[in-house]
Amino acid sequence: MAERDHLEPGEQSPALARRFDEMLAEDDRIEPRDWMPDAYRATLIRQIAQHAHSEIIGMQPEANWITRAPSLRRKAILMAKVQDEAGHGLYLYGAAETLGVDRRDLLELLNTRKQRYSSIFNYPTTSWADVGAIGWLVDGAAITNQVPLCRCSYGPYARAMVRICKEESFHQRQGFDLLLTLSKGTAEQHAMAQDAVNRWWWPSLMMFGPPDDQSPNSAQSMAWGIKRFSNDELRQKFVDMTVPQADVLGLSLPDPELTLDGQTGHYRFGPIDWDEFARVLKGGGPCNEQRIAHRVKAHDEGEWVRQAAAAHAAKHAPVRALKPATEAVA
Ligand code: BYC
Repeated sequence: MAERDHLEPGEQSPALARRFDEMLAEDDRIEPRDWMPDAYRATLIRQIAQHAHSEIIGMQPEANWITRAPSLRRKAILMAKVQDEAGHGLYLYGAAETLGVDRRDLLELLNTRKQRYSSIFNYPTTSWADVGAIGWLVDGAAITNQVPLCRCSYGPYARAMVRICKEESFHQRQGFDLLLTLSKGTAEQHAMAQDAVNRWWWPSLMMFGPPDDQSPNSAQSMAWGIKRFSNDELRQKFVDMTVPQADVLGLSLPDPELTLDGQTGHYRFGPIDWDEFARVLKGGGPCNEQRIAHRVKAHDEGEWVRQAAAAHAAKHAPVRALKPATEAVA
């Protein structure tokens, strides 16, 4: 009997499992129609959902400054950036849905704190310079982590990341430009930029996740080609890229142990406070409560929009189905 090209959930087929392994070995992309192990699917859902949640929660700290941007130009840039983050969330929830989950369920898991979002968004934005520090450091860390995800083994996630990374690199440059302007401005502006960098540096290093020897998911995710580099490798890449940029900005990084190791060509840096990271992940960061409360409120207040969109779709679905193909194309 010919082998089926799909299996019921939980069903195993040695031939399909072999084909999956071959596709990974050949660096082919796994697509939604392909058989995949349940654990691979579950890992992708966890990571893509956490990533999508980070994008939409990440809108909050920066949106806090839209009404107080110092010029029309800066306001327009910031509004566009925050809207980009919403778009990233949409691409990523869409990618997660190709794995058989519903975005309504994922949002419910976020709103009830059963799924995570990035630790970085639990810190407050207390000055305008924080918008620059987020762009330069947080988006810089995000790009370092996300460019390799463009080569992730799961096709829909990899393709979503290509566009996201292009937009993130624009975000990083606007953050750098904002900080450069402040750094070269008045003494007060320079001090504001330095203060923001001092507060965002260490949390940015934590974004890459726990050290490799305490990262339960890394080994398997790397074997599956979901992650292409380990947490520590990417963290090091980010530090090496960022230190020279700080010099150009005329700002210092808050780590007295930061030194270039002449032998390896990498910057050595001081110890990261992993207790703080664990505290933030458990809900004890400065803004965890505020972020989720705001998200739940926005979700509840958006109920009428979801209902209206569903009613509109239901009203027009049969009409669309009846239209001739030529008209649909035109
Ligand atoms: N925050 O075994 P590990 C953005 C969790 S959005 C919270 O190393 P993994 C932006 C991890 O989930 C940036 N949790 O895990 C948006 C795991 O949890 P479980 C978001 C973290 O998955 C708006 C546990 O700790 N980027 O840039 O192999 C405006 C053990 O860790 C964090 C992404 O999501 C953290 N920082 O590696 C501006 C990128 N780190 O097992 C900017 C995609 C770890 O208890 N994600 N955990 O559920 C990834 O690349 C990987 O998931 C990670 C973690 C490197 C983050």
